Amino acid sequence: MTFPFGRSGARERTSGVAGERLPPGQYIPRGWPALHYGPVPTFKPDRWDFKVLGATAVGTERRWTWPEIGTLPRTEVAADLHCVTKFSVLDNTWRGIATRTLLELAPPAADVTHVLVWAEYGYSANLRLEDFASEQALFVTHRNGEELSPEHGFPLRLVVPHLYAWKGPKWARGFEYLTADRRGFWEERGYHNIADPWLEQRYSYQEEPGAGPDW
Ligand SMILES: Nc1nc2c(c(=O)[nH]1)N[C@H]1C(S)=C(S)[C@@H](COP(=O)(O)O)O[C@H]1N2
Ligand SMILES: [Mo]
Repeated sequence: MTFPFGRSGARERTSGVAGERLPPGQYIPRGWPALHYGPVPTFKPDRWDFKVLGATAVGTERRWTWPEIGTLPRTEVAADLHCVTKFSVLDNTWRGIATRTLLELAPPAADVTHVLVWAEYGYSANLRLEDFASEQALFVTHRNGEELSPEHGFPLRLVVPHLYAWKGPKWARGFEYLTADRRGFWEERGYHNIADPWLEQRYSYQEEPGAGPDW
């Protein structure tokens, strides 16, 4: 069986079977599993906001209300989703706000190297600035034309297709510019600081020296 290749992210494939489309160790489940730590938060639009914190270029935080977020331009990206527990959901059309749009609207200071993305209940994930700024990275509102369900991250979840999916917080509430790397929720709990699925960067014990901050 062949698949339409070339839309799967950083590494394009020109031919082959599902096995070549999938990063090592991954399988295709039925449907779209929902996986997260803790409860699904209730969206309260009048209290919800999205903030850019930390080392912004102007030195102050930037905040959007839900109606204000609604005015930002939308982007679509076709990409796969790879979970470190080994399922991969292929051929998603994600729609949302490009991280690049937010980087332009609230730029980082010159010495920013990493971004810590924050979500409800204190969940977080750290990314190198260049990974966060990937052209395919979106704060997603819709998948395949449908609004996200609460368990998949409504109203807003980050998707960074070229990294394992824990790097994309569901129920995202903002991000913090860092001038030194700081581990997020799973990165503090033994998962790899970088998380490239094609290199199977699953666990922190695999980290090369310098791939993550000291403990
Ligand atoms: N807020 C939050 N976001 C999260 C998680 C979580 O526990 N909390 N889990 C991550 C993990 S490990 C995966 S695989 C994906 C799963 O997304 P899905 O449930 O939409 O498939 O969400 C990621 N985002
Ligand atoms: Mo995951």
